[in-house]
Amino acid sequence: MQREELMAETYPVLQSAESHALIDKAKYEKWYKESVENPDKFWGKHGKRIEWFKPYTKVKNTSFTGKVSIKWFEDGQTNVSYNCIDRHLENHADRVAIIWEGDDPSLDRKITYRELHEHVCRFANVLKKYGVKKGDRVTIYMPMVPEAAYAMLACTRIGAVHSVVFGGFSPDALGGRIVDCESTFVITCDEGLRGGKSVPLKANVDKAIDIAARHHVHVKSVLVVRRTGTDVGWASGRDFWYHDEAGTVAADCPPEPMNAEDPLFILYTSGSTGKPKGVLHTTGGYLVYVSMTHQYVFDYHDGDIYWCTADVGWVTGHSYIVYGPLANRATTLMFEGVPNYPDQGRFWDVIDKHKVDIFYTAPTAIRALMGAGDDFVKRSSRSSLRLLGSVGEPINPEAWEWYYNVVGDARCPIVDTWWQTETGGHMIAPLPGATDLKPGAATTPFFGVKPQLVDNEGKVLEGAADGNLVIADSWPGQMRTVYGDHERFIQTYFSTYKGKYFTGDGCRRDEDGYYWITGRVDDVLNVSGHRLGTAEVESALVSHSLVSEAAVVGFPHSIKGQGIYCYVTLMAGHEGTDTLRQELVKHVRAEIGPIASPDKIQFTPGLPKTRSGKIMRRILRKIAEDDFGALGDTSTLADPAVVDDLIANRQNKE
Ligand code: 6R9
Repeated sequence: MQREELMAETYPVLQSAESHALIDKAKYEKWYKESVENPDKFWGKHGKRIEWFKPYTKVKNTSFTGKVSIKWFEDGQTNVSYNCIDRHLENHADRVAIIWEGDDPSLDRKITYRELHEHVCRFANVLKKYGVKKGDRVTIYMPMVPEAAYAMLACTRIGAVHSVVFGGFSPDALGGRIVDCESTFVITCDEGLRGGKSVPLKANVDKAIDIAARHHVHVKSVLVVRRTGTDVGWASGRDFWYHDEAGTVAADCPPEPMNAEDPLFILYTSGSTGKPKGVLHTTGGYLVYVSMTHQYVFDYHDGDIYWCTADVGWVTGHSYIVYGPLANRATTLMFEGVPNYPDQGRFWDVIDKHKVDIFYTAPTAIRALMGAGDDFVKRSSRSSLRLLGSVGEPINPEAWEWYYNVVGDARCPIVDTWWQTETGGHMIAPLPGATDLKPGAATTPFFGVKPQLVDNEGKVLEGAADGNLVIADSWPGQMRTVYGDHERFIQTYFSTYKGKYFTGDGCRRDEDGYYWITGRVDDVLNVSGHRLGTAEVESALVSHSLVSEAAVVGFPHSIKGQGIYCYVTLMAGHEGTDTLRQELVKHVRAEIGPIASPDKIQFTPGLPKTRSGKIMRRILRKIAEDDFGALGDTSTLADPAVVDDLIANRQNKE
């Protein structure tokens, strides 16, 4: 089938899902209506899905104008780790909370809720022993091991605010994040292990601490979890082994009562300008929202085995490996490895091994595994699977079809979940049993979410339309501020379209009211489902001594979704060679991390600029897309000849 035909296809709600799904069409309509017409009543009711030490009397107190203030359940008190662990102990202490599947297929572990309680309490007591207090920021730089979840939950237990930094980020990127939130306590591993290769996490932390010290932030303690047992550098008095410490503290730690609006975590994410922003989420609303979306979007039934393949370093790992599933007493699978190790059938083997019911991954992985051929899938039975999920970028209809027919044997609905670090949880996604599916559409909004499409002037578009996606009112999982810079929060999200939260995404709404996300409309790249600011890559490039100027744009990439195309102007007298290209790739990887590796580097004597000196990115994008027949108006260029040179020397020729 052609792409357009696929996109016009409707997959009615599946019988298998419908027969026992939590939400049906009528219930969705009714609940949705109430949720947007009377949010106080709706969330007042559903806020009770978590346990409160002190019940809230106020529900919603939010404003998207002026100083922008977002408060939910503001006079309630609760604790996240209590909700994710303690409250399940009375009747379900022996249920497996975490299944850990190692990089090496012969390694796995099962941790029950009872064991999770002890691990998290000990972890929390070690933090306390080293002086970590409520409100302190703790940086977590860990691979996918259960201790990463223990560390996060331990912070929430004592009211410390965690900042998890993805283990693939460089020492520079880690150092910058330590500085931004002035964090003086770091938790890491000796090394990580992915696809049989080790990642020098502790060594990176050592470098990051030196970088932070140059910016006057002094890390006092580093708690190190042993994973591979390799020798690592050691600063005595500063560095401590977790396995030495855990035995010295009590196995119980009372959960700290937290106000609903107390900070829970900071997570850095890329924007269209400047350095990454510290997205701040708070306690009560976040937990209500992630647990509710986890239950209804994944149609989670008690006892299901649930697997999200994300890394805890991203928001998907926070909300849908750790907090949502554990709040719902789920069994959540944590996978240390990669999809193609030992071979391309690993995901499907793991599904059979642990009898996974619900599987949630990213389009980039689906496309890569689709390219490996069906045999890797077909050698597994996948008979335990009931539901598939997708997240991180638009899923192309071809990949959707393959996921549906080959992986899901045309039995499992696919929930394509659109959301962001900023939104905390799912915003637009089908509900199994309630929503007919269309390949490539994120479909309809979750309860309480009011999407709108606006044109560039901010006019609200009705009916079937194409525009910029905004959200007209607050929902409990929304970020509350940019850590340490509320003005930037207002500027970034609420100033483009007054009084509305601007997502940065383009979107089409069809005749059935379905939402189709078309990708970012700002200078944010989405490479293999990872967010990257073009400005970050540009600043990494110009920090090389031979680079005078750089402009970075995305281009369509068959596996990664988007690839990174860099236009580079060198310092006078230097020649662009292949060796220099390789050196620049290495340089960017060292500055940011491997996820930011440039795919193409084009050396150019100049960049296309307007007379006022603004780089015309539209032109650069077109050339990178190999679509230079349609460059549009180039009359405002200061030097139109630049364009001919750019086209002649483009790097995307077959
Ligand atoms: C959860 C997450 C957010 C950006 C978002 C959008 C893209 C995420 C998507 C999707 C189309 C989906 N995105 N899910 N686009 N369909 N189902 O990925 O958060 O890393 O902050 O990225 O990712 O462009 O704006 P984050």
